[in-house]
Amino acid sequence: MPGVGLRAWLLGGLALLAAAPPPPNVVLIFADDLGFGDLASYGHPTSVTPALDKMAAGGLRFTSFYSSSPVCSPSRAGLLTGRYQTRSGIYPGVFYPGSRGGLPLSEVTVAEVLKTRGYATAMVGKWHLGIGPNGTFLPTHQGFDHYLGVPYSHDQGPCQNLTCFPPNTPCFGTCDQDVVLAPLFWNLSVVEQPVSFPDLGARYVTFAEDFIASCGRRNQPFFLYYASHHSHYPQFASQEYTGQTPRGPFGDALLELDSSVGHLLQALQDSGVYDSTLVFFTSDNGPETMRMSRGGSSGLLKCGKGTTYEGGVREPALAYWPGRVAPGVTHELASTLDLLPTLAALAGAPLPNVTLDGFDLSPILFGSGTSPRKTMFYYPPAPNSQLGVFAVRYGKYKAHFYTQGAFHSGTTPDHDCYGLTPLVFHDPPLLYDLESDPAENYNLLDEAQLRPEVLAVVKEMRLRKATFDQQMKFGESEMGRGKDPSLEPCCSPQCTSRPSCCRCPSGSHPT
Ligand code: CSN
Ligand code: MG
Repeated sequence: MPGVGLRAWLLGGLALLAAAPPPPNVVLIFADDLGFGDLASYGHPTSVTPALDKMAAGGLRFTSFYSSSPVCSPSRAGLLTGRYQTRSGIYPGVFYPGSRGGLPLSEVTVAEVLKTRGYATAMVGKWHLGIGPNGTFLPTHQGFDHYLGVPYSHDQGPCQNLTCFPPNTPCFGTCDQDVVLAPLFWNLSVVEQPVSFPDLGARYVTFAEDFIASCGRRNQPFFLYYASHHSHYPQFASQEYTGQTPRGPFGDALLELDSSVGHLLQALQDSGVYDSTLVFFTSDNGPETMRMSRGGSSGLLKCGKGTTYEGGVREPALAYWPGRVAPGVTHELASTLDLLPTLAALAGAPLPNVTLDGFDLSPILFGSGTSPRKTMFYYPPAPNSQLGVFAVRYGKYKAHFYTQGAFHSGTTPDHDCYGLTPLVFHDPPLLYDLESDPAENYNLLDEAQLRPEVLAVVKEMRLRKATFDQQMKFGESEMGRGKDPSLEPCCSPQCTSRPSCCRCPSGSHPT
């Protein structure tokens, strides 16, 4: 009977609707220059991180999670696009306040992907993917409905009297001179310059809380990208956190970041969306060991920021979604490159029609299988198509075809990390078993008796590098477009004695 058929069809449709989970909210928290060894949950003895400990205990903690670059801007490009920074042209190095370039508007960000499914989107904090003339490259042109933040590193401008507590305490160390003081943007406008860093954490948190609450009230799915300035050099913390940890200024900065995480979790509770929100925490690149106790720690990993050793790109990563992501630890391979495809899958959003370098991590998150990612490729801060990737991880093995030190990774006892350690081509590559030797101490090809299976691994690694390098299309370098001091953000655009006249006291603009 046709009536019965229609009824069954309708009921079946309703059951399907009931079974398809609603798109989750996503809070993506990105730390700055935080190393693999910096969190208490990753073994640091004196870090105080209660909120992140709670996420680690109640969520999934990754031990082989990689960013796409050992420095900031390229790493952020990889995170937001799911593509290696070489494709989008975000190399070499990082953007500056007066950079002409930025993340090309043709790139599709994860915010733009989620917007196709009706998400509200907001970004707070360090953007570092360009500003450009009239703010062309700012987050509100890249899929974010709202933005509050300082769009680059806080050492990329005079930081004296600016970032430290008590007020007027000079920063420890030096920052860039002869550029504008750090601006606070609200969408496309500078609303305070210089921004008061000790007040910034609380402002960011309030902005994020308001965003979460308003989405909760509207019952609209949301994506919040919270990119902290902590724990980048120079370290800063507000009065409440200064002197509160046994780890000194770095520990205090990290504690303030942790407290923001706690506030975000609380805001999710207050809005009744705790069980429908995936919170993901990770960092952009390894620690600046050159800052010694005022930089981060890569724990047992070799070197840090700027290098393609493990300490440069392996990051702490936590996925927290009570009731959906089972608590535990995973050693499966995963990357910031995988977040766009993963979040697109969770939201039921179509993938952009471009070459992606990421994979849907749902099998790891929901315990239904192993990682779809089998390989990780490591690019240096200044990649080029002649050399291609410096290193390849395949399963538990890693091969270094090129190594080079980095100034950001100075001051450890390991000379391989130092800035003056030159580029070296390795043929055969250096080969490590990261499962038994995560610190990259024992080159398997140094052994007197080479085992045939090791030689097979080398062959496989060469093939993977060659295949990957061959298909990689380098986008034109955005950094190559250079700088123009007149593009440095200025709250008083008509003023005549730049950069010093770019000063507007707090409260002179509404936020
Ligand atoms: S980064 O740090 O932006 O977090 O990568 O503040 O590579 O020349 C890196 N750099 C200033 C920085 C300069 C930074 C560089
Ligand atoms: Mg960074």
